[in-house]
Amino acid sequence: MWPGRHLVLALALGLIAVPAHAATIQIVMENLVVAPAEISARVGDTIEWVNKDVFAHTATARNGDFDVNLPPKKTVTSVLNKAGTVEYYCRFHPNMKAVLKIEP
Ligand SMILES: [Cu+2]
Repeated sequence: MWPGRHLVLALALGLIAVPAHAATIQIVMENLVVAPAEISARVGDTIEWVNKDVFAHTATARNGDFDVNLPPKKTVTSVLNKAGTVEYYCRFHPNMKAVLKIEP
């Protein structure tokens, strides 16, 4: 029997686990503002942190779950690995703050 057939059948029946919910979510920092200020995501999703400013920012979780450094005019990606409602801010500009709701 043609071995590939089993794979096709298994895929068709949904027997092979594909991370169906994994998504890429973009969060933009521009003119000292984080947008969107609040967004929902899931564990396993990738956050694409886009810094459009000419100076560095950070995305620093108040609970210590993540601390992402964003050089000027750069995009950095990170994968969410823990659920929770996380408030985060920029260490250099503490008025820059937002909330990330991470569902399991
Ligand atoms: Cu900043």
